[in-house]
Amino acid sequence: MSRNTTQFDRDAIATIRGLAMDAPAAANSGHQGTAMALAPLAHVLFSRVMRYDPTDPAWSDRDRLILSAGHASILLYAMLHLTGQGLSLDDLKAFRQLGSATPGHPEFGHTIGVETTTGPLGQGLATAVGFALAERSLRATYGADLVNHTTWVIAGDGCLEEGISHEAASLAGHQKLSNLVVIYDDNRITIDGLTNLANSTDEAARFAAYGWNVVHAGEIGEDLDALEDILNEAREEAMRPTLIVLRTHVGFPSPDWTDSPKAHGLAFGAEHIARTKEIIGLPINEAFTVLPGVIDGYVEATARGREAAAQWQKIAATSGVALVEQLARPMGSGNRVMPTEEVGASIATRNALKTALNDWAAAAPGLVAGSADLTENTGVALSGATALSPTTPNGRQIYFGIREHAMGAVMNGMALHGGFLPIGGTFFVFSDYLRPAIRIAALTGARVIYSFTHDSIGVGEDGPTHQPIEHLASLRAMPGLSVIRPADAVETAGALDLAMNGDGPTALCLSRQNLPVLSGTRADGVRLGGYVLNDEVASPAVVLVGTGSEVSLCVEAAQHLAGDGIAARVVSMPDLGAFLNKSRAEREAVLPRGVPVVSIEAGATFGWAAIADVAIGIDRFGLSAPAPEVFTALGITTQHVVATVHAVLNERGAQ
Ligand SMILES: Cc1ncc(C[n+]2csc(CCOP(=O)(O)OP(=O)(O)O)c2C)c(N)n1
Ligand SMILES: [Mg+2]
Repeated sequence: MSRNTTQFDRDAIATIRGLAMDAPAAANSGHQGTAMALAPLAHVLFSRVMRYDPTDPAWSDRDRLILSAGHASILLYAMLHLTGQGLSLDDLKAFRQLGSATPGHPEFGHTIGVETTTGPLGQGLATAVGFALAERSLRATYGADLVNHTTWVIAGDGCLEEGISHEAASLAGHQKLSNLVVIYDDNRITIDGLTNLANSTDEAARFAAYGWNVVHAGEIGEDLDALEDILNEAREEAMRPTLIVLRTHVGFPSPDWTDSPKAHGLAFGAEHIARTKEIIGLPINEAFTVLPGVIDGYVEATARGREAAAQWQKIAATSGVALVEQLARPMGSGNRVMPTEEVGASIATRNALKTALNDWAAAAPGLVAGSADLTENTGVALSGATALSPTTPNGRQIYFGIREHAMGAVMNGMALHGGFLPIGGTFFVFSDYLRPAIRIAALTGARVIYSFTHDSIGVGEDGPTHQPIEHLASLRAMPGLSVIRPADAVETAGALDLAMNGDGPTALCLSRQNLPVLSGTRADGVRLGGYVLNDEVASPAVVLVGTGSEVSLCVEAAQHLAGDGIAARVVSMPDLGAFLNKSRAEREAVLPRGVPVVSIEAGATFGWAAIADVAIGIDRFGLSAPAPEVFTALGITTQHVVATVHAVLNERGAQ
């Protein structure tokens, strides 16, 4: 090893390697190979390079470490234990067990010290771009005395093979994110075998082409001083994000499986572990050994970080009040006055969003808005906002380029970093392009807002490729995501209000086409999930339920039906998921027991059986034609609602 390696260094690395084998062995599942190989890197990061205070893991100016190779979670857990950040040895012994603090992959909000949920390869790397954008923005606003930290990422072959790495790294290069350092664990192994089975990309050249500072570290995985130097140099880079290509050997120093794909996740047997521990210098008949002096060594090694945090607290107490407030409440604390729109006015809900968003912007310092090249189309243009760029790092308008997936992950990173509430827009049909990032938002509870516009066949001429069908149903099926489809401008303002104050991600599904402002809609109705628009109709014979653009069809249908002597209640259901979570009594106050329910939504009917006797919808792909013709051809019309009600009531009467 290197010139400055101490007994503490050697013992710490041996300890990490032992834990990396023992925890998966105890769980009979897990991934030791990469954790073992990267033990020296993790040790150098946590003892020599990263700025953090183990006694205050939530310190806002800490360096962030994102283990994008989430399968190597035991590496992070071992470090959190050894540095005294909340995980006990018993927690490590309960690796991957029910209710433990050490789940299979790192979970944000579950384990202290885990900055974001990782495991779906590539997400961590892309999320880290959001962390770095957040840091740089806050630094520009509040100064380097208060904000000055680095985002470190450990990424493997899988993270780089994933397509999202292209979008995210390309964006990071364009943004010249010099506060971002990715360590690429170049072990040339994935699960199926050597990477050359499926990949011959020159990754270094790829990142250089994005404008990154690419450092060929070579075979320094065991050389602590060299690692320290290269990491510190990367931190000092002022112009570009850095990719450190670190050649490592999965499973090192196993005598049997070093450099073998088997080391990735196949359990080492007891004898294999014993042979490896002998090489490492750990007692062979003992599991979960923490060598003497290791914990104390980290206490000593982190004195610098504790001091920096104490210093920071002093500065923050005097000049950091606004920063602390923004970190705590990025959406501000002002009470917004809900706009009153005139009934009958004709406003696309995407435009209503823009109005509401701009009403919010002044009071919400952390609100940032962006889009994947559809800024005006999706209502996310903040008036007067500067574009976020290397020269205006705290601009509030983010041009993501046509990179929906990176947009989703970057939004997560900005929210999870703290201080920001991002809203990002694209056409609803392309929500599929960022769905894996939406799922991370839902898993982590990141407060982000999606403006998904052009939310139906109302897109018209662009045709089936651009007309969402199954998207509402499929997003509603995702736990932890609010899916809101407001009926008009009034509900849109209420939906944004709810999303800004919510405790997780919200998808706003908004119309391209103008919609009438309806009588009876309420901004505060959105939080109810569904509510009655025409309370004056007593003892209804039927309830018509609509969402978004179809609520106005229900209103019209009710008027027709009144002419036929049929009393119809109209319910707007902007958030079906929220409605289904209400108590039975609350639901029955809206949908009286025994009264037939006809629902209508310009999308798949999947899911509506929960409340509707008959669900009118579209269980096929759309059509390319002017929107009114498409609505007619696919039966999303007032007449269809009226005819359906007659059929339902006739059937009931005939029974
Ligand atoms: C999006 C995604 N696809 C597939 C997997 C399953 N998976 C977990 S680890 C892995 C191989 C990763 O290879 P690499 O990143 O090189 O990690 P190493 O084996 O070197 O630790 C795969 C395919 C996953 N976690 N995420
Ligand atoms: Mg690999």
